[in-house]
Amino acid sequence: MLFGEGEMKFENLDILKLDRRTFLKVAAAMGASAFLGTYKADIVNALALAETKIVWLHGAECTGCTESFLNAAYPDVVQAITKLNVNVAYHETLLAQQGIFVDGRLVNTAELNSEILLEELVAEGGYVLVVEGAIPNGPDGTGNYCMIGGHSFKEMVRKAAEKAEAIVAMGTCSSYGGVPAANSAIQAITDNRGLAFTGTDSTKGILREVGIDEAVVNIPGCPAHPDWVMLTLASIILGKGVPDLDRYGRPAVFYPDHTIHENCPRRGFYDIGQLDTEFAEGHCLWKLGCKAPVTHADCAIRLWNNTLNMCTQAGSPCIGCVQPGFPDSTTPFYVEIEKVPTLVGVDINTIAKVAVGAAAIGVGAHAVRRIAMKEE
Ligand code: FSX
Ligand code: SF4
Repeated sequence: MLFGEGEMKFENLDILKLDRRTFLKVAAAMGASAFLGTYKADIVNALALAETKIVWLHGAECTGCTESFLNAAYPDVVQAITKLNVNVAYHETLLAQQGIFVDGRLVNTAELNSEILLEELVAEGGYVLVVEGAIPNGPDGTGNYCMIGGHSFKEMVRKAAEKAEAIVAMGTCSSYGGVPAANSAIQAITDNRGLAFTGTDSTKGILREVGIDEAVVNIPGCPAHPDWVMLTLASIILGKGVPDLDRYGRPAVFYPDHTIHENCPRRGFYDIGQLDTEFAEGHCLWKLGCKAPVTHADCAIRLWNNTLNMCTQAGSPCIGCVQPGFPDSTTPFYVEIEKVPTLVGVDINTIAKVAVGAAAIGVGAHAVRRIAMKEE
């Protein structure tokens, strides 16, 4: 038995290779605290690090990624902070410090004033920088469409990135621009960017704009799964380094070559062509606009909300939120893939009919769809 008592080889375990269930088994068999404690020893012995500081900045976004992060389990945030010796030194949603005024009085210490705290942390350097939210470049390259405490977010990101040991983009917004960078008249002016990419374009990231050439780990998702960021941060903190990234800068272990569709709990209905045309009928959501067949993430294996559920299982078509082109490339959300021109550019039903005659739905169409689908 793989996880029988006394048979596990904890020393050689690569936690990034574990799927959620295995991770839970490992944590349960060893006890979450002992499990994380093992790795804490790694940090202390291998890296001689007293603590790892995290500086977490928020730009143009909804803070859903932080909400997701706070819902992490095994490790949860408290375990991560205590057992991995993480110091979330700056996080605008969580920190106690306020701005330059507290109760109407001017304050000028790092204990009270978040602006001074951030300045001090950046001056010290040596932290992992997590950025949540897109970075406005507009108007005209000034970045002034997102101002925090009198500074543009673009400038804050530049300064913080310069002194960071590692940079993680948390969520689709900071990875690729996401919802704030969706095609619109407003985006034409705000010019919202991701850190290293904007959409699929790696020449349009804000870091390049400000002359920084640091590698960025992208953890897209709107919001990102808490495990994805927790395990990535753990890997960096534990000295296991940055995980292997795909061509869009995503850890391949969480955003694999195969799509969510491959492991969807409704997949059996797809294979026999039982495709719902109304919500809550209980079968495949393809015709209701499911984008999981072109979306690369481990949602259907890892599951969400502490392994409770995931979008298609709950009856919601996947909207492709981890994809670099999201949301432009996967909208309209509730229109089937072959009718979304930005995604495929062809009507697969037409091709399927030509290719397989009357069997336009089912295995024949499935084969054609597999050929016609492409990423983005
Ligand atoms: Fe974006 Fe995350 Fe979507 Fe929101 O911050 S990825 S809008 S869930 O919160 O950045
Ligand atoms: Fe595939 Fe979506 Fe249907 Fe699931 S619901 S089988 S992911 S098309």
